[in-house]
Amino acid sequence: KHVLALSGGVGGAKLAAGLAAVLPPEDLTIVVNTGDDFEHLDLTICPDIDSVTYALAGLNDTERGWGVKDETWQAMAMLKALGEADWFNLGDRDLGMHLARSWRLRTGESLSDVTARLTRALGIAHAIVPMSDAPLRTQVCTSEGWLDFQRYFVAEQCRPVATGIRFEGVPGTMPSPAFAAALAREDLAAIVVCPSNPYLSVDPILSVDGVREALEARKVPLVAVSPLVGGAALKGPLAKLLGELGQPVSNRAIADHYGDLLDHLIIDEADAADAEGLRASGLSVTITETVMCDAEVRERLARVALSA
Ligand code: FO1
Ligand code: CA
Repeated sequence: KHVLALSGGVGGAKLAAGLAAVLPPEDLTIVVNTGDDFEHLDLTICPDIDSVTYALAGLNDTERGWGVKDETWQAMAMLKALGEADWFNLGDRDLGMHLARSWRLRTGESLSDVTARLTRALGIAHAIVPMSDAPLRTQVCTSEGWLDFQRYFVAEQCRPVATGIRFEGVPGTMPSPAFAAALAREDLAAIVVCPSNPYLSVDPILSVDGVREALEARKVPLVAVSPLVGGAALKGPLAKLLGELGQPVSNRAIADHYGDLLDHLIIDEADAADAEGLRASGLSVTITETVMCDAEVRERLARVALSA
């Protein structure tokens, strides 16, 4: 019985860590969004792979939401003194990850192989897999034109009004080998969509060639954990984005967005009132605590998702 989890950063990484705590490595494949990836100072940075990696290794900074805990910022201070690229914060420990990844990629290893190498080195037994080994990068259309994701998210702090989202890459960009293998597994029992931003973190994964079709074709329940809590986004630009894209900030919008792919939606206790309407439209719904403030809640939510 195998479980395929689709994850973005922060919120997704927490549930991915919960799933890894309750499932043995051979029963779980965690596929991670790489639409946020970019080249910066000649380094390849993969924020969501790193968020999932740090969460599973117990190295994540829970307060900041991204990066490594007990981080120091000496390299960044020097960069700033030198007047270089001060808009994207790279911690000293985090920088070690980007150096190792970029170096290995430059020797010709695929992103899948590099990710397997680096996660194993950090003691992670579970498979953390990029959605693709080829770049497929999220861009947001704003009044300032199309912005690369990190420009929009970090440099502009999501301030510009978004009117569209696209994933830039070579048409026909394929799933990574381990993602394709997981999609085809005969013993695939469930697909869990982690509580990441549906537009910015999960859509890139669904946009990889053949993925949506493969998910539709599988007669396997797809369970999503809503990223909304109390009619708001816990973190990040989801609520603002929903408004700008003409959607209500509600679980109805999340359910409609996933459409026919979705079999089961897990919503927070604070949104219990949404359940009736969602169920009336034929969706199966579980109401539970979804704010993963500690390992206990994370693992409980993972078990709820698996039993759904
Ligand atoms: N997010 C920020 O808001 N500001 C930053 O300076 C920043 C640096 C950063 C460095 C490494 C990394 O792995 C992630 C980083 N993030 C930062 C988060 C990143 O922008 C992610 O794409 C978001 O968390 C969305 O998933
Ligand atoms: Ca289905």
